[in-house]
Amino acid sequence: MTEKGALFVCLGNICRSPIAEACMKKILQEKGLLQNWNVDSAATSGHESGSPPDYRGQACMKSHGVYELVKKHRARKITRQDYDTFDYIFGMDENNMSDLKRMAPKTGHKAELLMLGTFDDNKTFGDIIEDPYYSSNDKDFDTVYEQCWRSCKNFLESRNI
Ligand code: WE7
Repeated sequence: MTEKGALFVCLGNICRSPIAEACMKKILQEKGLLQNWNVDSAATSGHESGSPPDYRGQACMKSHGVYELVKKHRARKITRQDYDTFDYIFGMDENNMSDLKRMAPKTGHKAELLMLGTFDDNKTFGDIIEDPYYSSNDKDFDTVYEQCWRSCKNFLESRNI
């Protein structure tokens, strides 16, 4: 039985949000709770719809042993329905959050809109999970991974899950 749903959102759904989805799935799997959860990711833009995760993100996730959990994922744009399907919708930066608020159904919705990095207890990189798309440093994908991992762990703890 699906009890809870979490949707991770970034601009294109190819760099940051698939990594966040993979982290959340792995953490829930380790807790024996994955079967109770609907975890997915989506974009605020349709520009990358149908694309697999960025190859640098794929390499990062493989190195952390979590790629299997999102290997079938293809980028998709968030829908109005997502706002009532999911309990939590997480954006990565301020642009995502303002897009998510602007695109939300005006009649109200079930999902809480949260910025993922606000749950990170390591503030080296602040609350923003920065877009690594134009980065020339592959370490930036590892930074995204570490931010997502800590944030998902701490989010679940903060909700006593
Ligand atoms: C990105 C991106 C990311 C930027 N993933 N793209 Cl060229 C373009 C135009 C509209 C939407 C998308 Cl998704 C894309 C491709 C995919 N993470 N980040 N573009 C980006 C970063 C900084 C300034 C401007 C852009 C478009």
